[in-house]
Amino acid sequence: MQNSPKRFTITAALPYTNGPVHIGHLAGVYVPADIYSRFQRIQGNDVAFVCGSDEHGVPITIKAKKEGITPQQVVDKYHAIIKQSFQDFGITFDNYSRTTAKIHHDTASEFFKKLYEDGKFIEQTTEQFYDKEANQFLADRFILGTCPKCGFEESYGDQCESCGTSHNATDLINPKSSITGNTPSLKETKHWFLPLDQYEPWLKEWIVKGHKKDWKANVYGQCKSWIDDGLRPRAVTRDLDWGIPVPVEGADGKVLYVWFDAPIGYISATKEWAEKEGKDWEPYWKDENTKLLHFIGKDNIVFHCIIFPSMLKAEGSYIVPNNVPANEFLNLEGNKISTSKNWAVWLHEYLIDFPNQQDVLRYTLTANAPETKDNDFTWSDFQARNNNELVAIFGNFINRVVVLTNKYYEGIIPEPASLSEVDIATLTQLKAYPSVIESSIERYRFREAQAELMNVARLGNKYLADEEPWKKIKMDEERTKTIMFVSLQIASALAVLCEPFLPFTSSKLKNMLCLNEEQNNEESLQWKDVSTKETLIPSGHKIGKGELLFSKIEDEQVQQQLDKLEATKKANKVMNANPEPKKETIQFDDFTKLDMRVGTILEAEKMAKTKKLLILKVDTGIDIRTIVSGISESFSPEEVIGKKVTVLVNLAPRALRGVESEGMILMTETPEGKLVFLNPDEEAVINGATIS
Ligand code: B3M
Ligand code: ZN
Repeated sequence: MQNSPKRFTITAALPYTNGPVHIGHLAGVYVPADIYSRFQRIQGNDVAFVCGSDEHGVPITIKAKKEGITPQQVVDKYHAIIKQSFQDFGITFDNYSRTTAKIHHDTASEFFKKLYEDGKFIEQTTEQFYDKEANQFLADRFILGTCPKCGFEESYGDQCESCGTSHNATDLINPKSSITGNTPSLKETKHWFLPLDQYEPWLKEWIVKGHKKDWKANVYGQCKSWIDDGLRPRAVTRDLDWGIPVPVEGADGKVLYVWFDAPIGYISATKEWAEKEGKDWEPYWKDENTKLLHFIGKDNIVFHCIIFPSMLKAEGSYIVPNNVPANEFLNLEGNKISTSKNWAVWLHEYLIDFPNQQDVLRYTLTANAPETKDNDFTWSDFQARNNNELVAIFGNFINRVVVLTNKYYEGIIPEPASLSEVDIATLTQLKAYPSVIESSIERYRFREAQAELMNVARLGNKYLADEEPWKKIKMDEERTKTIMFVSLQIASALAVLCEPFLPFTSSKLKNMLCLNEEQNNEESLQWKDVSTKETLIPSGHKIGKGELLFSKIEDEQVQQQLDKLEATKKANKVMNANPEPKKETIQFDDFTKLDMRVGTILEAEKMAKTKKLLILKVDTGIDIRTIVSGISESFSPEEVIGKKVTVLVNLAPRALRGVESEGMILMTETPEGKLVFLNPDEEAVINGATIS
């Protein structure tokens, strides 16, 4: 039973406005957040579900450079596409804002100033990477290098996409400018740092010792490991020309770090909404009784569980999240979804290719949601879920009930005779579902919740199949009336219970059954009625004509989508096949500095806890040495033992995860990204032979 309404502030990660939204975003963040928000509203709770476009940060600048337009043009273009497609897809944000909005600039600036004035920052001049050729500092995605934690070679300056670690750019091994490819130099610059180390005891208390064991295992585990590793001060400002100017004296040319301003975007979006609604925004962010929830993808965990809460704590008047239900990633047809490689199903394109079929995608993404591990979206699974589940189970049940009611009784719900044991058992089972589904939703288990919803449709189908009203109508009219009456109760329950998951279907079905308030002047059916009311749809009530809830997805439609992906694959191959532009000319003396020798790999083993690294023992003819090489995704250790290779032997040694690597093995790669050794194809060449 409903107690007094609870207040919820529900946030969904602000999408970067450097591209449209794809199914990975939907499955990871927006569909679960929408299910949860709809569910809480249905319960009569007070919900502020907010989101908006994340329009600052380096990804936007990079996209603008690539397209030869301004960052503002980039964000205007994608903000419009994203906002529209969310709306058409039925994501019920109470407000979808954007971080270039004035209200956000003001809110973020004030937030920074408050922390600044309260002495919460460390002001420090440090050396940061600088690209002399591009004449700019290299923040975040402007710099690429090897992750000090996992060895991934294309980690960004602020975060490694492979292991999720967030670090300072200067921690990267072998840093390179992503603008020119040059090795950057270091240049002094002043920045403001949030001393996360000072929040460590509080974070430990709150997350580790606190009650956060009810957070998802992946979220709790990541947080604990960061806290255990020890936290360090993090710069919250950047030398960039796109972003919110740092609102203090002496900060010309500096902007707020995008991960400082973006989460404040949740607050600005709430303010903007409250203003429009004539409400007070503060209880949504400052009242201890408000449940603050952040729906995000796993790569955003550190920012939402460690950094943003520390910011809120530093400010002093805010609440911190009650839960951060982060999902893992969704792959597409076996490959990682990638905006830059165009390997995705884009929401705005789906809405065109599958008009009025929003619920099919919502259903598939939830049925296959990456809640506890990465999952794969395939078009054949999409088709099967639609045809075998939505059409064959849900749609089929409703269709039979509505068609038979119209055929036998001209759409008027019949009076039941006395209920049989089966009828009573069926109706009793039905009453149990709201709390079963509710309990799964409250634990953020949306796949499980949706599976239970489908069990309601299965219950209906089984009941009809066992009771066979189409046969009984000929011999027992009274019994048939009862069967149809019971079936209609199940159909009505489905209309209510499916709303958080399949909102378009729910409204179609309610319409068909004439369950809307304006259709019958009765208070519309509520979620809790399913377990408490004896009758959900009364005898004498007239329903509308039958209409198909779902339609079959044909093989050709699936093939079209697969062809689209195949074309993307081909286009990517050709793009990658383009040779990289020639590097700067060097002198012969520069070349002779490189000491390259023929060597043989004697031993090889995988480096523990890394994906890419092999530890090799190589006979260089001069010595036998250890080289750590990032080739593990292309070769097993066994495959490389005995291989003759080319080794750069005078490269300064460096430590990779504690193992000193002395030199480098020369490699090239195929367009598909498989690595290939550069080896002499003459048996007679011996180890130590120089290459010149
Ligand atoms: N824009 C990152 C992302 O899309 C980011 C989320 C911000 S939430 C405050 O992965
Ligand atoms: Zn890493």
